[in-house]
Amino acid sequence: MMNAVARRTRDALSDPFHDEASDAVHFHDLHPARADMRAEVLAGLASPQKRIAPKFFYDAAGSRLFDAICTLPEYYPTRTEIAILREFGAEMAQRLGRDALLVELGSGSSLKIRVLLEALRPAVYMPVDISRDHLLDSARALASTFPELQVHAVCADYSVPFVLPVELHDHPRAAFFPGSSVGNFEPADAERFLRRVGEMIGRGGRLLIGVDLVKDHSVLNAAYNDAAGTTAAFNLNLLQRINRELDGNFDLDAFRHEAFFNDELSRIEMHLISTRDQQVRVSGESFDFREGESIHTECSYKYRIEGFHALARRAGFEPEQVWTDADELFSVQCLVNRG
Ligand code: AVJ
Repeated sequence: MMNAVARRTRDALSDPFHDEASDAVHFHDLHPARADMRAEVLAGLASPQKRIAPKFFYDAAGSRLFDAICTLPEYYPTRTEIAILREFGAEMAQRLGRDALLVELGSGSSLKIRVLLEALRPAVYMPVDISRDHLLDSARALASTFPELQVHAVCADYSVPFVLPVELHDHPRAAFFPGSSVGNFEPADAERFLRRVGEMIGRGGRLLIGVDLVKDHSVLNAAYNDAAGTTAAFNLNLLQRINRELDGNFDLDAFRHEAFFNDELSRIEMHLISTRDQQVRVSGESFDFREGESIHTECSYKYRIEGFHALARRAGFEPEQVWTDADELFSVQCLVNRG
């Protein structure tokens, strides 16, 4: 029997929406339905430790706020990773090889791939992102700077299994997963996810992945508690999105942003803390909050290089090369799928 993912994939294949604004952009919508978001959010709010998955941050406003986070003075990951890509892009391209079908998971504004494109020269660039309009705008912008490049944009939730909508068997495959978004997964889920990426790129396929590193706690804490309050706005936007899309009545003034490094679990945790006892309604269901009770909205795991290598090996990959900045704040790693 064909599952929902396969069915959506087949539809996208037979009827890919050809982008009128740009000849070079093909758009494949495997769209994560609103019903899925409702069910997930309601289940998360009903659990003893209330939780909402970080993928729901990225509506249009959330994607814009995330781009703003990336330029904050305290948020070192983006500029550090871009500096690493600039410095070592030629070596990375040599590892990945030319004429690949290059899949980027969580492509956002597609800014990082721009640094690599000249050296990488993929045959096809396939950005995958959950934020549909943001994905389309970014894909069009990229296609207009690189008119030779074939772009197949895929709107999908990469945290659940999906099938690439175009096969393109004659190209070697590679994957790009920057930003340390792998840190959003629990380590066991990261392992399962990497295994799926391995299946997607095949035996011998290479994955170029950004991995944030354990460091001084004050640096970590500052990166998620910026002085301008942008991370707080990003976190709180989740409640506004639920109000709008899931008929919620969260009072945004009655929750505050909290983020801290949990040393024992080696992760940043982000929470939204209720500032009073209150009841909130979402999609016709009620949820009680005590003063100080939290909704856990994100984990951002920080790794040591050896620890991440062990995880990659458990997922069937062999680490080939690691590039870091001089201060070892961040790493970009090339992994090959042993299949
Ligand atoms: C997109 C998951 C890499 O964990 O640092 C930034 C998201 N959250 N500030 C991260 C985020 C708060 C970011 N990732």
